[in-house]
Amino acid sequence: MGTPLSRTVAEGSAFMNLIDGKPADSLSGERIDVASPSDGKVFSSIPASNAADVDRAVRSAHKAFHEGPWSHMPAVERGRCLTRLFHLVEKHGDELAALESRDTGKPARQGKADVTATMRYYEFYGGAGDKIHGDTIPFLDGYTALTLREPHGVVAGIIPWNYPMQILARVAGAALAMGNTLVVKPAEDASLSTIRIAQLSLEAGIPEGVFNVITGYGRDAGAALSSHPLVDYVTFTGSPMTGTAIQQAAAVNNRGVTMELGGKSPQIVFADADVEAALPVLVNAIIQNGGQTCSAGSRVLIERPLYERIAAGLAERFSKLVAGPHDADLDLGPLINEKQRDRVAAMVAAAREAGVSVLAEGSVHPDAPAGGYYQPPVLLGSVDPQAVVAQEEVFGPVLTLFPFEGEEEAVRLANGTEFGLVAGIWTKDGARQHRMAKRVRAGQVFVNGYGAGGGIELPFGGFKKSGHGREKGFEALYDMSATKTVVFNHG
Ligand code: TXE
Repeated sequence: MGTPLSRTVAEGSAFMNLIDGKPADSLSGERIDVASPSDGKVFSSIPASNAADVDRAVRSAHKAFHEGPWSHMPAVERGRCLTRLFHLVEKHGDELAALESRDTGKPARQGKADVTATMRYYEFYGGAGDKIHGDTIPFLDGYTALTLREPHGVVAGIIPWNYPMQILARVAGAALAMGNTLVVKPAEDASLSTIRIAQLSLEAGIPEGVFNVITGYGRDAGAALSSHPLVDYVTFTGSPMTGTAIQQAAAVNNRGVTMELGGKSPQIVFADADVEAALPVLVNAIIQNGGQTCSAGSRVLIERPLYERIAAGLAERFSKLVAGPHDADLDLGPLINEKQRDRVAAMVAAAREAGVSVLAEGSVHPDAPAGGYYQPPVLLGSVDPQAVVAQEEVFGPVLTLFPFEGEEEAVRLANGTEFGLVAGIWTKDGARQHRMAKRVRAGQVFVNGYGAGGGIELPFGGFKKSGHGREKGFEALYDMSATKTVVFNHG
Protein backbone atom coordinates (compact mmCIF):
# COMPACT_ATOMS: atom_id res chain seq x y z
CA MET A 1 0.00 0.00 0.00
CA GLY A 2 1.09 3.60 -0.25
CA THR A 3 2.33 3.43 -3.84
CA PRO A 4 1.00 6.51 -5.62
CA LEU A 5 -1.36 5.89 -8.51
CA SER A 6 0.59 5.40 -11.71
CA ARG A 7 1.03 8.66 -13.58
CA THR A 8 2.86 7.02 -16.43
CA VAL A 9 0.00 5.88 -18.61
CA ALA A 10 -2.44 7.82 -20.68
CA GLU A 11 -2.02 10.96 -18.63
CA GLY A 12 -4.05 13.59 -20.46
CA SER A 13 -3.68 11.81 -23.81
CA ALA A 14 -6.63 11.91 -26.16
CA PHE A 15 -7.83 8.50 -27.24
CA MET A 16 -9.56 8.34 -30.62
CA ASN A 17 -11.72 6.02 -32.70
CA LEU A 18 -9.85 4.12 -35.39
CA ILE A 19 -11.63 4.25 -38.76
CA ASP A 20 -10.01 3.06 -41.96
CA GLY A 21 -6.65 2.97 -40.22
CA LYS A 22 -6.82 6.60 -39.08
CA PRO A 23 -7.54 8.14 -35.69
CA ALA A 24 -10.90 9.95 -35.69
CA ASP A 25 -12.77 11.94 -33.08
CA SER A 26 -16.57 11.70 -32.95
CA LEU A 27 -18.17 13.81 -35.69
CA SER A 28 -20.03 15.77 -33.01
CA GLY A 29 -16.78 16.42 -31.14
CA GLU A 30 -18.41 15.12 -27.95
CA ARG A 31 -16.30 13.05 -25.59
CA ILE A 32 -16.76 10.85 -22.53
CA ASP A 33 -14.56 11.37 -19.46
CA VAL A 34 -12.47 8.38 -18.42
CA ALA A 35 -12.05 8.02 -14.65
CA SER A 36 -9.99 5.53 -12.67
CA PRO A 37 -12.27 3.31 -10.52
CA SER A 38 -9.52 3.38 -7.88
CA ASP A 39 -10.10 7.06 -7.02
CA GLY A 40 -12.92 8.26 -9.28
CA LYS A 41 -10.63 10.88 -10.84
CA VAL A 42 -10.81 11.69 -14.55
CA PHE A 43 -7.52 11.06 -16.36
CA SER A 44 -8.45 10.85 -20.03
CA SER A 45 -11.37 10.84 -22.46
CA ILE A 46 -12.77 8.93 -25.41
CA PRO A 47 -15.04 9.93 -28.31
CA ALA A 48 -18.80 9.82 -27.63
CA SER A 49 -19.64 8.35 -31.03
CA ASN A 50 -23.11 8.11 -32.47
CA ALA A 51 -24.83 6.60 -35.51
CA ALA A 52 -22.96 8.78 -38.03
CA ASP A 53 -19.56 7.68 -36.68
CA VAL A 54 -20.69 4.06 -36.64
CA ASP A 55 -21.79 4.36 -40.26
CA ARG A 56 -18.31 5.58 -41.27
CA ALA A 57 -16.63 2.69 -39.45
CA VAL A 58 -18.98 0.04 -40.87
CA ARG A 59 -18.51 1.40 -44.41
CA SER A 60 -14.75 1.25 -43.93
CA ALA A 61 -14.97 -2.40 -42.81
CA HIS A 62 -17.39 -3.20 -45.65
CA LYS A 63 -15.02 -1.69 -48.24
CA ALA A 64 -12.02 -3.47 -46.73
CA PHE A 65 -13.90 -6.76 -46.89
CA HIS A 66 -15.11 -6.41 -50.47
CA GLU A 67 -12.22 -4.52 -52.06
CA GLY A 68 -9.23 -5.13 -49.86
CA PRO A 69 -6.87 -8.04 -49.87
CA TRP A 70 -7.81 -9.32 -46.40
CA SER A 71 -10.66 -11.74 -47.15
CA HIS A 72 -8.82 -13.18 -50.18
CA MET A 73 -5.43 -13.48 -48.53
CA PRO A 74 -4.21 -17.02 -47.90
CA ALA A 75 -5.18 -17.96 -44.35
CA VAL A 76 -1.52 -18.47 -43.50
CA GLU A 77 -0.79 -14.82 -44.37
CA ARG A 78 -3.59 -13.58 -42.16
CA GLY A 79 -2.25 -15.86 -39.45
CA ARG A 80 1.18 -14.25 -39.74
CA CYS A 81 -0.37 -10.83 -39.12
CA LEU A 82 -2.02 -12.16 -35.95
CA THR A 83 1.27 -13.73 -34.88
CA ARG A 84 2.97 -10.35 -35.33
CA LEU A 85 0.21 -8.84 -33.18
CA PHE A 86 1.00 -11.47 -30.54
CA HIS A 87 4.65 -10.30 -30.55
CA LEU A 88 3.63 -6.63 -30.41
CA VAL A 89 1.35 -7.25 -27.41
CA GLU A 90 4.29 -8.97 -25.73
CA LYS A 91 6.61 -6.05 -26.56
CA HIS A 92 4.13 -3.51 -25.18
CA GLY A 93 2.99 -5.80 -22.37
CA ASP A 94 3.92 -3.54 -19.45
CA GLU A 95 2.22 -0.52 -21.00
CA LEU A 96 -0.92 -2.51 -21.85
CA ALA A 97 -1.13 -4.11 -18.40
CA ALA A 98 -0.79 -0.73 -16.69
CA LEU A 99 -3.38 0.85 -19.00
CA GLU A 100 -5.89 -1.96 -18.45
CA SER A 101 -5.35 -1.94 -14.72
CA ARG A 102 -5.79 1.80 -14.42
CA ASP A 103 -8.82 1.94 -16.71
CA THR A 104 -10.72 -0.90 -14.99
CA GLY A 105 -9.30 -0.76 -11.44
CA LYS A 106 -8.15 -4.38 -11.55
CA PRO A 107 -5.06 -5.20 -9.46
CA ALA A 108 -1.77 -4.81 -11.33
CA ARG A 109 -1.08 -8.56 -11.43
CA GLN A 110 -4.51 -9.18 -13.00
CA GLY A 111 -3.64 -6.61 -15.68
CA LYS A 112 -0.47 -8.63 -16.37
CA ALA A 113 -2.42 -11.91 -16.44
CA ASP A 114 -4.80 -10.32 -18.94
CA VAL A 115 -1.87 -9.41 -21.20
CA THR A 116 -0.65 -13.02 -21.04
CA ALA A 117 -4.09 -14.33 -22.01
CA THR A 118 -4.40 -11.72 -24.76
CA MET A 119 -1.07 -12.82 -26.25
CA ARG A 120 -2.20 -16.42 -26.13
CA TYR A 121 -5.36 -15.59 -28.15
CA TYR A 122 -3.38 -13.96 -30.95
CA GLU A 123 -0.82 -16.76 -30.84
CA PHE A 124 -3.52 -19.46 -30.99
CA TYR A 125 -5.57 -17.84 -33.76
CA GLY A 126 -2.40 -16.87 -35.63
CA GLY A 127 -1.80 -20.58 -36.10
CA ALA A 128 -5.39 -21.82 -36.35
CA GLY A 129 -7.02 -20.18 -39.37
CA ASP A 130 -5.13 -22.29 -41.92
CA LYS A 131 -6.21 -25.52 -40.16
CA ILE A 132 -9.91 -24.96 -40.86
CA HIS A 133 -11.24 -26.61 -43.99
CA GLY A 134 -14.42 -27.92 -45.54
CA ASP A 135 -15.39 -31.46 -46.62
CA THR A 136 -15.96 -33.38 -49.80
CA ILE A 137 -19.33 -35.09 -49.68
CA PRO A 138 -20.24 -38.35 -51.48
CA PHE A 139 -23.09 -37.28 -53.78
CA LEU A 140 -24.83 -38.35 -56.98
CA ASP A 141 -22.95 -40.13 -59.74
CA GLY A 142 -21.39 -37.54 -62.06
CA TYR A 143 -21.10 -34.86 -59.35
CA THR A 144 -18.47 -33.65 -56.95
CA ALA A 145 -19.77 -31.82 -53.87
CA LEU A 146 -17.66 -29.93 -51.40
CA THR A 147 -17.95 -27.32 -48.67
CA LEU A 148 -15.90 -24.18 -48.10
CA ARG A 149 -15.68 -22.16 -44.87
CA GLU A 150 -16.14 -18.51 -45.78
CA PRO A 151 -16.03 -15.36 -43.64
CA HIS A 152 -19.35 -13.67 -42.81
CA GLY A 153 -18.10 -10.24 -43.92
CA VAL A 154 -18.28 -7.34 -41.45
CA VAL A 155 -18.32 -8.58 -37.85
CA ALA A 156 -19.49 -6.21 -35.11
CA GLY A 157 -17.95 -6.92 -31.70
CA ILE A 158 -19.62 -5.33 -28.67
CA ILE A 159 -17.28 -5.73 -25.73
CA PRO A 160 -17.87 -5.39 -21.95
CA TRP A 161 -15.65 -3.70 -19.36
CA ASN A 162 -14.60 -6.60 -17.13
CA TYR A 163 -11.85 -8.14 -19.31
CA PRO A 164 -11.79 -5.73 -22.25
CA MET A 165 -8.40 -6.68 -23.70
CA GLN A 166 -8.99 -10.43 -23.37
CA ILE A 167 -12.53 -10.38 -24.73
CA LEU A 168 -11.41 -8.19 -27.62
CA ALA A 169 -8.68 -10.75 -28.36
CA ARG A 170 -11.06 -13.71 -28.42
CA VAL A 171 -13.38 -11.83 -30.78
CA ALA A 172 -10.72 -10.28 -33.00
CA GLY A 173 -8.48 -13.36 -33.07
CA ALA A 174 -11.22 -15.67 -34.36
CA ALA A 175 -12.97 -13.13 -36.61
CA LEU A 176 -9.79 -11.95 -38.33
CA ALA A 177 -8.30 -15.44 -38.68
CA MET A 178 -11.32 -16.38 -40.82
CA GLY A 179 -11.00 -13.30 -43.06
CA ASN A 180 -13.78 -11.11 -41.63
CA THR A 181 -13.31 -7.39 -41.11
CA LEU A 182 -14.22 -5.83 -37.78
CA VAL A 183 -15.95 -2.93 -36.10
CA VAL A 184 -15.48 -3.07 -32.35
CA LYS A 185 -17.47 -1.08 -29.80
CA PRO A 186 -15.74 -1.38 -26.41
CA ALA A 187 -17.58 -0.49 -23.20
CA GLU A 188 -17.72 3.21 -22.35
CA ASP A 189 -16.10 2.36 -18.98
CA ALA A 190 -13.08 0.56 -20.45
CA SER A 191 -12.13 1.42 -24.02
CA LEU A 192 -8.46 2.34 -23.79
CA SER A 193 -6.80 -1.04 -24.35
CA THR A 194 -9.04 -1.71 -27.35
CA ILE A 195 -7.91 1.53 -29.01
CA ARG A 196 -4.28 0.68 -28.29
CA ILE A 197 -4.52 -2.88 -29.64
CA ALA A 198 -6.24 -1.65 -32.80
CA GLN A 199 -3.32 0.76 -33.33
CA LEU A 200 -0.89 -2.14 -32.90
CA SER A 201 -2.85 -4.17 -35.45
CA LEU A 202 -1.75 -1.70 -38.13
CA GLU A 203 1.87 -2.19 -37.10
CA ALA A 204 1.28 -5.94 -37.33
CA GLY A 205 0.40 -5.52 -41.02
CA ILE A 206 -3.38 -5.86 -40.75
CA PRO A 207 -4.58 -3.60 -43.59
CA GLU A 208 -6.34 -0.29 -42.97
CA GLY A 209 -10.09 -0.65 -42.62
CA VAL A 210 -9.94 -4.26 -41.39
CA PHE A 211 -9.91 -3.46 -37.65
CA ASN A 212 -12.04 -0.41 -36.76
CA VAL A 213 -12.88 0.89 -33.29
CA ILE A 214 -15.80 3.09 -32.30
CA THR A 215 -16.14 4.23 -28.69
CA GLY A 216 -19.31 5.54 -27.11
CA TYR A 217 -22.37 4.66 -25.10
CA GLY A 218 -24.28 1.46 -25.74
CA ARG A 219 -27.56 3.25 -26.39
CA ASP A 220 -25.92 5.37 -29.14
CA ALA A 221 -22.90 3.67 -30.73
CA GLY A 222 -23.80 0.11 -29.63
CA ALA A 223 -27.41 0.27 -30.81
CA ALA A 224 -26.43 1.84 -34.15
CA LEU A 225 -23.78 -0.83 -34.72
CA SER A 226 -25.95 -3.85 -33.95
CA SER A 227 -28.72 -2.66 -36.29
CA HIS A 228 -26.51 -1.43 -39.16
CA PRO A 229 -27.58 -3.12 -42.42
CA LEU A 230 -23.98 -3.58 -43.61
CA VAL A 231 -23.02 -5.58 -40.51
CA ASP A 232 -23.06 -9.30 -41.32
CA TYR A 233 -22.60 -10.86 -37.87
CA VAL A 234 -22.73 -9.59 -34.29
CA THR A 235 -20.84 -10.97 -31.32
CA PHE A 236 -21.60 -9.70 -27.83
CA THR A 237 -20.52 -10.33 -24.26
CA GLY A 238 -22.48 -8.60 -21.52
CA SER A 239 -25.79 -8.63 -19.68
CA PRO A 240 -28.79 -10.75 -20.75
CA MET A 241 -30.95 -7.63 -21.05
CA THR A 242 -28.58 -5.88 -23.44
CA GLY A 243 -28.09 -9.20 -25.25
CA THR A 244 -31.82 -9.33 -25.94
CA ALA A 245 -31.78 -5.76 -27.27
CA ILE A 246 -28.83 -6.54 -29.54
CA GLN A 247 -30.43 -9.72 -30.88
CA GLN A 248 -33.61 -7.78 -31.65
CA ALA A 249 -31.58 -5.11 -33.43
CA ALA A 250 -29.63 -7.69 -35.46
CA ALA A 251 -32.87 -9.54 -36.26
CA VAL A 252 -34.10 -6.49 -38.20
CA ASN A 253 -31.46 -7.46 -40.78
CA ASN A 254 -31.72 -11.22 -40.04
CA ARG A 255 -28.07 -11.42 -39.01
CA GLY A 256 -26.42 -14.15 -36.97
CA VAL A 257 -25.19 -13.53 -33.43
CA THR A 258 -22.95 -15.04 -30.77
CA MET A 259 -24.12 -14.19 -27.23
CA GLU A 260 -22.12 -14.66 -24.03
CA LEU A 261 -24.40 -13.42 -21.28
CA GLY A 262 -22.86 -14.31 -17.94
CA GLY A 263 -23.69 -16.90 -15.33
CA LYS A 264 -24.49 -18.01 -11.82
CA SER A 265 -21.99 -20.82 -11.87
CA PRO A 266 -22.05 -23.53 -9.18
CA GLN A 267 -19.14 -25.31 -7.57
CA ILE A 268 -20.40 -28.61 -6.15
CA VAL A 269 -18.39 -30.03 -3.28
CA PHE A 270 -19.13 -33.65 -2.35
CA ALA A 271 -18.28 -35.11 1.05
CA ASP A 272 -15.29 -37.02 -0.35
CA ALA A 273 -13.68 -33.91 -1.89
CA ASP A 274 -10.09 -32.86 -1.25
CA VAL A 275 -10.95 -29.89 0.97
CA GLU A 276 -7.46 -28.38 1.09
CA ALA A 277 -7.22 -28.39 -2.72
CA ALA A 278 -10.73 -26.98 -3.12
CA LEU A 279 -10.68 -24.08 -0.63
CA PRO A 280 -8.23 -21.72 -2.39
CA VAL A 281 -9.85 -22.44 -5.74
CA LEU A 282 -13.34 -21.70 -4.37
CA VAL A 283 -12.10 -18.35 -3.04
CA ASN A 284 -10.22 -17.35 -6.19
CA ALA A 285 -13.12 -18.25 -8.46
CA ILE A 286 -15.23 -15.49 -6.90
CA ILE A 287 -12.55 -12.98 -5.90
CA GLN A 288 -10.66 -12.77 -9.19
CA ASN A 289 -11.37 -9.40 -10.81
CA GLY A 290 -13.57 -8.50 -7.81
CA GLY A 291 -16.16 -11.08 -8.88
CA GLN A 292 -16.71 -9.21 -12.15
CA THR A 293 -16.16 -12.35 -14.18
CA CYS A 294 -18.81 -14.04 -16.32
CA SER A 295 -17.53 -17.45 -15.23
CA ALA A 296 -17.24 -16.53 -11.52
CA GLY A 297 -17.99 -19.50 -9.26
CA SER A 298 -20.61 -17.55 -7.31
CA ARG A 299 -22.52 -20.46 -5.72
CA VAL A 300 -20.86 -23.16 -3.63
CA LEU A 301 -23.05 -26.23 -3.04
CA ILE A 302 -21.70 -28.33 -0.17
CA GLU A 303 -22.71 -31.85 0.83
CA ARG A 304 -23.96 -31.70 4.43
CA PRO A 305 -21.16 -33.65 6.19
CA LEU A 306 -18.64 -31.10 4.87
CA TYR A 307 -20.76 -27.96 5.21
CA GLU A 308 -19.37 -26.65 8.51
CA ARG A 309 -15.76 -27.39 7.56
CA ILE A 310 -15.94 -25.67 4.15
CA ALA A 311 -17.93 -22.74 5.54
CA ALA A 312 -15.33 -22.25 8.31
CA GLY A 313 -12.41 -22.56 5.87
CA LEU A 314 -13.96 -20.02 3.51
CA ALA A 315 -14.85 -17.67 6.37
CA GLU A 316 -11.27 -17.69 7.60
CA ARG A 317 -10.00 -16.80 4.14
CA PHE A 318 -12.69 -14.20 3.40
CA SER A 319 -12.04 -12.31 6.63
CA LYS A 320 -8.44 -11.73 5.49
CA LEU A 321 -9.23 -10.42 2.00
CA VAL A 322 -8.50 -6.75 1.38
CA ALA A 323 -9.69 -4.48 -1.43
CA GLY A 324 -7.61 -1.48 -2.53
CA PRO A 325 -6.47 0.58 -5.51
CA HIS A 326 -5.21 -1.19 -8.61
CA ASP A 327 -1.58 -0.26 -8.15
CA ALA A 328 -1.52 -1.46 -4.52
CA ASP A 329 -2.09 -4.93 -6.02
CA LEU A 330 -4.14 -6.30 -3.11
CA ASP A 331 -6.58 -9.23 -3.23
CA LEU A 332 -9.07 -7.24 -5.22
CA GLY A 333 -9.52 -3.79 -6.69
CA PRO A 334 -12.54 -1.49 -6.81
CA LEU A 335 -15.61 -2.35 -8.89
CA ILE A 336 -15.84 -0.71 -12.30
CA ASN A 337 -18.11 2.23 -11.43
CA GLU A 338 -20.43 3.69 -8.85
CA LYS A 339 -23.52 2.07 -10.37
CA GLN A 340 -22.04 -1.43 -10.16
CA ARG A 341 -20.76 -0.86 -6.62
CA ASP A 342 -24.18 0.43 -5.49
CA ARG A 343 -25.94 -2.49 -7.20
CA VAL A 344 -23.74 -5.06 -5.44
CA ALA A 345 -24.04 -3.27 -2.09
CA ALA A 346 -27.85 -3.17 -2.47
CA MET A 347 -28.00 -6.92 -3.20
CA VAL A 348 -25.93 -7.64 -0.09
CA ALA A 349 -28.12 -5.31 2.01
CA ALA A 350 -31.28 -7.01 0.73
CA ALA A 351 -29.87 -10.43 1.61
CA ARG A 352 -29.03 -9.23 5.14
CA GLU A 353 -32.51 -7.80 5.56
CA ALA A 354 -33.99 -11.11 4.46
CA GLY A 355 -32.08 -12.76 7.31
CA VAL A 356 -29.29 -14.45 5.32
CA SER A 357 -26.33 -15.01 7.64
CA VAL A 358 -23.12 -13.15 6.82
CA LEU A 359 -20.40 -15.68 7.67
CA ALA A 360 -17.48 -13.35 6.98
CA GLU A 361 -16.54 -10.06 5.39
CA GLY A 362 -13.26 -8.81 4.06
CA SER A 363 -12.21 -5.19 4.30
CA VAL A 364 -11.30 -2.12 2.30
CA HIS A 365 -7.76 -0.90 2.95
CA PRO A 366 -7.86 2.21 5.18
CA ASP A 367 -5.64 4.13 2.70
CA ALA A 368 -7.88 3.37 -0.30
CA PRO A 369 -8.91 6.69 -1.91
CA ALA A 370 -12.35 7.87 -0.77
CA GLY A 371 -13.56 8.39 -4.35
CA GLY A 372 -12.95 4.74 -5.38
CA TYR A 373 -15.73 2.20 -5.88
CA TYR A 374 -14.83 -0.36 -3.23
CA GLN A 375 -16.95 -3.29 -2.10
CA PRO A 376 -15.52 -5.63 0.55
CA PRO A 377 -15.91 -9.37 -0.11
CA VAL A 378 -18.94 -10.99 1.56
CA LEU A 379 -19.58 -14.66 2.39
CA LEU A 380 -23.28 -15.58 2.76
CA GLY A 381 -24.28 -18.90 4.37
CA SER A 382 -27.28 -21.23 3.90
CA VAL A 383 -28.93 -19.06 1.29
CA ASP A 384 -32.49 -19.77 0.12
CA PRO A 385 -31.96 -21.09 -3.45
CA GLN A 386 -34.83 -18.91 -4.68
CA ALA A 387 -33.49 -15.67 -3.13
CA VAL A 388 -32.49 -12.89 -5.56
CA VAL A 389 -28.86 -13.17 -4.48
CA ALA A 390 -28.98 -16.90 -5.30
CA GLN A 391 -30.59 -16.45 -8.71
CA GLU A 392 -29.22 -13.23 -10.24
CA GLU A 393 -25.68 -12.52 -11.34
CA VAL A 394 -24.26 -10.22 -8.63
CA PHE A 395 -21.04 -9.44 -10.51
CA GLY A 396 -19.19 -8.60 -7.31
CA PRO A 397 -17.18 -10.36 -4.57
CA VAL A 398 -20.18 -12.09 -3.01
CA LEU A 399 -20.13 -15.84 -2.45
CA THR A 400 -23.27 -17.80 -1.52
CA LEU A 401 -23.24 -21.21 0.20
CA PHE A 402 -25.93 -23.90 -0.01
CA PRO A 403 -25.99 -27.25 1.82
CA PHE A 404 -27.26 -30.33 -0.04
CA GLU A 405 -27.84 -34.02 0.53
CA GLY A 406 -26.91 -36.45 -2.24
CA GLU A 407 -26.46 -36.24 -5.98
CA GLU A 408 -30.09 -35.59 -6.89
CA GLU A 409 -30.32 -32.47 -4.79
CA ALA A 410 -26.90 -31.33 -6.05
CA VAL A 411 -28.10 -31.56 -9.66
CA ARG A 412 -31.39 -29.82 -8.85
CA LEU A 413 -29.60 -26.91 -7.15
CA ALA A 414 -26.84 -26.67 -9.75
CA ASN A 415 -29.36 -26.48 -12.58
CA GLY A 416 -31.82 -24.39 -10.57
CA THR A 417 -31.07 -20.98 -12.07
CA GLU A 418 -31.74 -19.54 -15.50
CA PHE A 419 -27.99 -19.53 -16.28
CA GLY A 420 -25.68 -22.33 -17.46
CA LEU A 421 -22.16 -21.11 -18.18
CA VAL A 422 -19.60 -23.00 -16.05
CA ALA A 423 -19.67 -25.58 -13.24
CA GLY A 424 -17.09 -27.11 -10.91
CA ILE A 425 -17.42 -30.61 -9.42
CA TRP A 426 -15.30 -31.71 -6.47
CA THR A 427 -15.27 -35.46 -5.73
CA LYS A 428 -12.81 -38.36 -5.79
CA ASP A 429 -15.47 -40.80 -7.05
CA GLY A 430 -14.72 -41.36 -10.75
CA ALA A 431 -18.17 -42.64 -11.71
CA ARG A 432 -19.81 -39.68 -9.99
CA GLN A 433 -17.45 -37.29 -11.82
CA HIS A 434 -18.77 -38.60 -15.14
CA ARG A 435 -22.42 -38.68 -14.07
CA MET A 436 -22.31 -35.15 -12.73
CA ALA A 437 -20.41 -33.76 -15.72
CA LYS A 438 -23.23 -35.02 -17.93
CA ARG A 439 -26.11 -33.90 -15.74
CA VAL A 440 -24.99 -30.36 -15.04
CA ARG A 441 -26.28 -27.93 -17.66
CA ALA A 442 -23.26 -25.72 -18.31
CA GLY A 443 -21.08 -24.93 -21.31
CA GLN A 444 -17.89 -25.80 -19.41
CA VAL A 445 -17.54 -28.30 -16.56
CA PHE A 446 -14.37 -28.60 -14.50
CA VAL A 447 -13.75 -31.64 -12.30
CA ASN A 448 -11.53 -31.13 -9.23
CA GLY A 449 -10.52 -27.69 -10.39
CA TYR A 450 -12.07 -24.53 -11.75
CA GLY A 451 -10.38 -23.13 -14.83
CA ALA A 452 -13.03 -20.44 -15.13
CA GLY A 453 -12.51 -18.42 -18.30
CA GLY A 454 -8.93 -19.65 -18.78
CA GLY A 455 -7.86 -22.03 -21.52
CA ILE A 456 -7.85 -20.33 -24.89
CA GLU A 457 -8.10 -23.73 -26.66
CA LEU A 458 -11.30 -24.67 -24.80
CA PRO A 459 -14.67 -23.84 -26.35
CA PHE A 460 -16.60 -21.47 -24.11
CA GLY A 461 -20.23 -20.38 -24.03
CA GLY A 462 -23.51 -20.96 -22.32
CA PHE A 463 -26.67 -22.97 -22.05
CA LYS A 464 -30.00 -21.29 -21.30
CA LYS A 465 -29.86 -17.57 -20.42
CA SER A 466 -26.04 -17.64 -20.50
CA GLY A 467 -26.27 -17.35 -24.27
CA HIS A 468 -25.51 -19.27 -27.42
CA GLY A 469 -22.69 -19.77 -29.86
CA ARG A 470 -19.19 -20.67 -28.75
CA GLU A 471 -16.04 -18.60 -28.37
CA LYS A 472 -12.44 -19.73 -27.91
CA GLY A 473 -10.74 -22.73 -29.46
CA PHE A 474 -11.55 -23.97 -32.94
CA GLU A 475 -15.29 -23.70 -32.28
CA ALA A 476 -15.09 -19.92 -32.49
CA LEU A 477 -13.70 -20.21 -36.00
CA TYR A 478 -16.86 -22.04 -37.06
CA ASP A 479 -19.04 -19.34 -35.49
CA MET A 480 -16.98 -16.72 -37.31
CA SER A 481 -17.53 -18.30 -40.71
CA ALA A 482 -20.31 -19.80 -42.81
CA THR A 483 -20.42 -23.02 -44.81
CA LYS A 484 -20.73 -22.68 -48.57
CA THR A 485 -21.66 -25.81 -50.52
CA VAL A 486 -20.31 -26.11 -54.07
CA VAL A 487 -21.52 -28.83 -56.47
CA PHE A 488 -19.77 -29.67 -59.79
CA ASN A 489 -21.72 -31.51 -62.46
CA HIS A 490 -19.29 -33.53 -64.63
CA GLY A 491 -22.08 -34.77 -66.83
O1 TXE B 1 -23.65 -4.32 -19.15
P1 TXE B 1 -24.15 -4.16 -20.66
P2 TXE B 1 -23.60 -3.28 -17.93
C1 TXE B 1 -23.55 -8.18 -16.53
C2 TXE B 1 -23.26 -8.09 -15.03
C3 TXE B 1 -23.44 -6.63 -14.77
C4 TXE B 1 -24.57 -6.27 -15.72
C5 TXE B 1 -24.71 -4.82 -16.11
O2 TXE B 1 -24.22 -8.83 -14.33
O3 TXE B 1 -23.80 -6.37 -13.45
O4 TXE B 1 -24.28 -7.03 -16.87
O5 TXE B 1 -23.51 -4.30 -16.70
C6 TXE B 1 -23.01 -2.14 -24.64
N1 TXE B 1 -27.02 -1.85 -27.87
N2 TXE B 1 -22.33 -8.23 -17.32
O6 TXE B 1 -24.83 -2.47 -17.84
O7 TXE B 1 -25.26 -3.16 -20.78
C7 TXE B 1 -22.24 -1.36 -23.61
O8 TXE B 1 -21.89 -0.07 -24.11
C8 TXE B 1 -25.76 -2.23 -28.09
C9 TXE B 1 -21.88 -9.57 -17.63
O9 TXE B 1 -22.35 -2.52 -18.00
O10 TXE B 1 -24.46 -5.54 -21.12
C10 TXE B 1 -21.04 -2.28 -23.40
O11 TXE B 1 -20.13 -2.10 -24.48
N3 TXE B 1 -24.81 -2.24 -27.15
C11 TXE B 1 -20.77 -9.59 -18.53
C12 TXE B 1 -21.67 -3.67 -23.48
O12 TXE B 1 -22.89 -3.49 -24.20
C13 TXE B 1 -25.15 -1.87 -25.90
C14 TXE B 1 -19.88 -8.45 -18.72
C15 TXE B 1 -21.96 -4.35 -22.15
O13 TXE B 1 -22.87 -3.57 -21.43
C16 TXE B 1 -26.46 -1.48 -25.59
C17 TXE B 1 -20.49 -7.18 -18.38
C18 TXE B 1 -27.43 -1.46 -26.64
N4 TXE B 1 -28.71 -1.11 -26.45
C19 TXE B 1 -21.67 -7.11 -17.68
N5 TXE B 1 -26.52 -1.17 -24.27
C20 TXE B 1 -20.19 -10.92 -18.93
N6 TXE B 1 -21.00 -11.78 -19.55
O14 TXE B 1 -19.04 -11.17 -18.71
C21 TXE B 1 -25.28 -1.38 -23.77
N7 TXE B 1 -24.43 -1.80 -24.74
